[in-house]
Amino acid sequence: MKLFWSTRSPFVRFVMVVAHEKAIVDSIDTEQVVVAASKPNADVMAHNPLNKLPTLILDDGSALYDSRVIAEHFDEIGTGAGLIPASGDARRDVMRQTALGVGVLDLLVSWLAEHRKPVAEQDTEFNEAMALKFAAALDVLEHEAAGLASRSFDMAQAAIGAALAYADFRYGDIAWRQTRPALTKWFEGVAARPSFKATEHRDEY
Ligand SMILES: N[C@@H](CCC(=O)N[C@@H](CS)C(=O)NCC(=O)O)C(=O)O
Repeated sequence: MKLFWSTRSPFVRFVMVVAHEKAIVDSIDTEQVVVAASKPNADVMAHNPLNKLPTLILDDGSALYDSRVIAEHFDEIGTGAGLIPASGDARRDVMRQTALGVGVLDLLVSWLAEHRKPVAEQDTEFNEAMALKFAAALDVLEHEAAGLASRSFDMAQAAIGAALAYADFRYGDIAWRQTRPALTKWFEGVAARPSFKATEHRDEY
């Protein structure tokens, strides 16, 4: 398999964490590419009309996207316990929390260009709306941190861990830990896992 990949993409990190957890990293060739919403990459577009990372090319030449679909594929083909419960409330919780983790990533990635502008040039209304949603998501996660900590590692923990790690990578000025001790403690454990250590973000092009 070939994965269009970047050390800067948190969605790539999410699927690579799953690949490490499921012991299939050796069967993935990573190809580093640069993508930007305003600069479509022809190599990526040839396989994914949305121009997004991650995009996975299977051995038969067909493509898989987006990150959740790729992560579920890795979970299916990898070894060890499944990362998504088969049914019932446990499955619903993991699916919703996975959507929350990936949703926080969508929010942080779409906020980045504005957040990086000089303060005087920033759109205050947009900034306040993004900050409000980010804080609300973190508050939900703080409330659910004890539940996360009580479970074996799963798909939701991979996505939420990737989201918090990306917050630290790109939004170091937001002290999200300050009022969220349970989430902080849970994240310390997740960030120390070999799968997270092996996939650290780097500003590498
Ligand atoms: N919903 C997608 C989002 C992926 C995404 O936005 N990736 C960014 C890189 S971090 C990207 O490829 N941006 C290029 C573009 O929007 O054209 C997923 O979960 O995979």
